Amino acid sequence: MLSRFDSGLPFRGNPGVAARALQAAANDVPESPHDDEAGEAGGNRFRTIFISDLHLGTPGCQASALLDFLKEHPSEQLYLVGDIIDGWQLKRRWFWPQTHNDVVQKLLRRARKGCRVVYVPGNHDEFAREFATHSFGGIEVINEAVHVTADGRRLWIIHGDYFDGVIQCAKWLAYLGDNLYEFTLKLNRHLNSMRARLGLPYWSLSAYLKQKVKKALNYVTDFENAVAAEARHRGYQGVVCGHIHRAEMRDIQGTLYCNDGDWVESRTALVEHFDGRLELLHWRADPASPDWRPAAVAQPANRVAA
Ligand SMILES: [Mn+2]
Repeated sequence: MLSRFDSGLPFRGNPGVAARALQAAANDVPESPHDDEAGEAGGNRFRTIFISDLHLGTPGCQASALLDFLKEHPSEQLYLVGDIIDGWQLKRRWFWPQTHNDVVQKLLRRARKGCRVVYVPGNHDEFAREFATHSFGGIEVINEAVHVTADGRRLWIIHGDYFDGVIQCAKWLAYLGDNLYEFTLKLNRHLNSMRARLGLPYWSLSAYLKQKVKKALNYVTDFENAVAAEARHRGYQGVVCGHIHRAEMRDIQGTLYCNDGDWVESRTALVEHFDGRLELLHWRADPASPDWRPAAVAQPANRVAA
């Protein structure tokens, strides 16, 4: 399950792809309808917004929904918690539609307008780690950040991939894992057609999948525990990360673990209200869907007392 979002040829220190994506955004001077800032005058302002795992440059990125979310919710600070531009996928295949350009434009404009935008790169956009401690277009790039909430809590801001043993120790293994999984599925099809010819019953894949899911759940728990333990060890009251595409906010042995989710599947963001209260939001606004609700449609997904 891990391989679902971390598949891709590993590469390191190749800013070419990123440069191309950013260049495309920079060249896009004419404002698109998505850049309308009118909504930012509304009363949905947050002190801080944390988002990660946008995976711009992949077809899965829900850029339009994200643009709507950003438009409806201005903030004093915005943390980009990694995997913003998917360099792995862009290197494989160039995919850069207008809406993805609009997101980059939107982020740059936000920084220009006085929002403090902090970019903590992830593993899919590790090219940006080379620019750490620099800023581009007013966006600060830093490998790990510390955020102090309005009520004085110190939160450690990291993408989270350092805790991913498989990725960290051997990226090729993750890649191999993904291919092996697909190969297994293919093999299973052939195997079953063979079994059918031999008059044998179909061998269900469910047992295999169940085991796979169980492993994935163990992985999530291990990840959450490891991240929270390290944050505690470093003396922080909490941690905000992304990476595993699983939004969560809960107390783990006295340390607040927050995962802001992703904008590929769940469309989630972690927000801080002006009193320091943290909230996990699920963005449901979709103009194409029949249950479209205008403004303030971000629904609380989970609440933890500040
Ligand atoms: Mn990641």
